[in-house]
Amino acid sequence: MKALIIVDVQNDFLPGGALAVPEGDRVIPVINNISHRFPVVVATQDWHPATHMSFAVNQPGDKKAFEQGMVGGIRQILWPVHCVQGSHGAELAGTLNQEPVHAIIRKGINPEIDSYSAFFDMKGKNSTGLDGYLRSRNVDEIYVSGLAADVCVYFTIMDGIRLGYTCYLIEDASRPVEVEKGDYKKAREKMQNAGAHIIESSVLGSI
Ligand code: VGL
Ligand code: ZN
Repeated sequence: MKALIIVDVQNDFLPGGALAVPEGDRVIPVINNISHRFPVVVATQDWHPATHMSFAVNQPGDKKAFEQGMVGGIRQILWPVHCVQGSHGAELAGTLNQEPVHAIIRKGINPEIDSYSAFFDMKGKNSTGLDGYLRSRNVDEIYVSGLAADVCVYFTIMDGIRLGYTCYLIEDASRPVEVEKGDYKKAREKMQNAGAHIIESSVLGSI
């Protein structure tokens, strides 16, 4: 069974948002064009408390957004405040067609640790429930779309492969944030080397 995963298509990741992904809005018509064809559709939301430690402002010292820092013992990029629970920025994009979306999985709720992947937090310990949801519907192939291609989409695909799913990245339905130039090229190679299939939405046909 095939599932479409729509990763973090939220206002804060669109142009004008708090953590804008260049051309992030371009993924929406592509996703709207394919979502109704999948038997299972799950959307995710980055859903942080205002106290989240991935926000540079919540770090000790004079940390700035896009610098490296420690969150829950893991070195990662620190971010501007984004996707705060209940805020407009955390809402799914208004033009994303939610009719075909069966379930919404929220992640990044624990203030002490980040959760890029739709499956697990950064330590790979706490599950979001997505794996169980997909298994209960006999999903064995996941088609991943959304934002950002080099952050949450990337981590979702790498976990998906580890969990045994056949993974597809729908490249025209995703965009990278590229905090450093070349981040997406590296992420793309790692996904491919791990066994992910990189496709365009035009090859999907009628699923
Ligand atoms: C994301 C940075 C911080 C993403 C989430 O959805 O790719 N990126 N939080
Ligand atoms: Zn986040």
